[in-house]
Amino acid sequence: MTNPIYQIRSQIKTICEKEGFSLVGFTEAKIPSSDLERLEEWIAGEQFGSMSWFAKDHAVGIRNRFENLGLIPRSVICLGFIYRSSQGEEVVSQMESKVSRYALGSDYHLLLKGKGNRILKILRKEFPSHKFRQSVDSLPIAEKILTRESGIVWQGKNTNLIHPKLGSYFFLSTILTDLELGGPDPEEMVTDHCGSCRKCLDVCPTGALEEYKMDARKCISYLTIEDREETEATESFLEWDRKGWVYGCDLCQEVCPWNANVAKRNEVETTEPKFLPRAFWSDPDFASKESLTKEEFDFYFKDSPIERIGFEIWNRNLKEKDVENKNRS
Ligand code: B12
Ligand code: SF4
Ligand code: SF4
Repeated sequence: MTNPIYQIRSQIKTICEKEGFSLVGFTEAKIPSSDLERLEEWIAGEQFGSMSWFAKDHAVGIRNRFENLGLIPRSVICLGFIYRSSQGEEVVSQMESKVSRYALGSDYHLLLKGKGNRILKILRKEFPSHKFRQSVDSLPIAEKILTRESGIVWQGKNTNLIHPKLGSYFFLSTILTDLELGGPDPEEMVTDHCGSCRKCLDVCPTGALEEYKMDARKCISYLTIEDREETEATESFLEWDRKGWVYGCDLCQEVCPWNANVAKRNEVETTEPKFLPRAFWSDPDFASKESLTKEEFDFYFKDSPIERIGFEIWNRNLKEKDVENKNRS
């Protein structure tokens, strides 16, 4: 007889796949103590830089304790949504001022929330005596650790989650529930496929990575997106060669053989048209602009992840990229 939990999981999987999630896994609502210790170390070393919410949530004990969420979760449904597209690959390969793939279209927080709300509506109808709550980076819980624990992906040496067939260009979202859904399916557990590869570690221009670990303060993604205290570039900002990246950085994913495999086959495509690159990225007029006015910034980046940094930081990233490259050549 089939385990009834597996029947429910299969039903949930179908509901989530219908909303376009290619990855669906299940895990207990629990963070392994080894991860809690590493998080503790990371925080003690202040490797979060100016993302002070990290330390604050941790210090007051709300991070990863699954408290005050309106439910006592037993299980987590871990979801992955592909944002890669061949159009995106082409656009990025032609960019002089490079923008990471995830930011070429609309903001994933908005889009995945919409998809999640439709899933929650069905789940609440199907399982009326249970509670469900979705997070897209929005709750103080470690979605990356939980998704790795579900066994549907592995965590690479570049610290991103990777799937052997789909690569790593996917977003995460989780649904917490008090419904008992069991842990990872032993038959589907993905093992670490990094082996002796070091491509991501060797390509990182700022030395932000050690095997499976990162110092966020050195990561170009942090420097161009999260480090927003100064609208003019500071010395620490200029310390690193950003290799042309003005918003985020994909270098340690581009070199990863598991993404290169996907690129070769060109089969893994986002199913969400709003994740495709907006048309202006290929417009020479846009590309030639050395800075944007507030009006231009709002026009191009409305509802895009880039909207969050504001036009002054965009201009800082753009301008100083050129200054830096000139100084180094
Ligand atoms: C803070 C944050 C950042 C920070 C810090 C990055 C980081 N590595 O954590 C910055 C701003 C630098 C960043 C950058 C990016 N981010 Co970000 N970020 C987050 C966020 C909000 C929290 C992540 C977190 O908790 N970090 C804390 C640190 C301590 O975690 P960690 O580095 O994984 O540390 C663990 C490992 O070191 C591990 N460990 C230590 N030793 C060993 C040994 C082994 C063998 C193993 C397995 C593990 C292990 O223990 C630690 C604790 O678990 C998540 C969203 C979320 N809700 O989780 C998105 C998230 C991780 N980011 C995401 C993305 C897309 C990016 C970028 C690709 C964006 C870009 N193109 O610029 C880059 C990637 C840079 C990189 N190489 O990681 C996606 C990743 C999706 C995926 N496939 O993995 C997420 C999940 C957002 C989402 N909802 O989809 N990000
Ligand atoms: S995203 Fe760029 S800077 Fe950050 S770790 Fe990867 S290669 Fe290094
Ligand atoms: S580049 Fe190599 S070491 Fe880095 S995450 Fe990919 S497979 Fe692992």
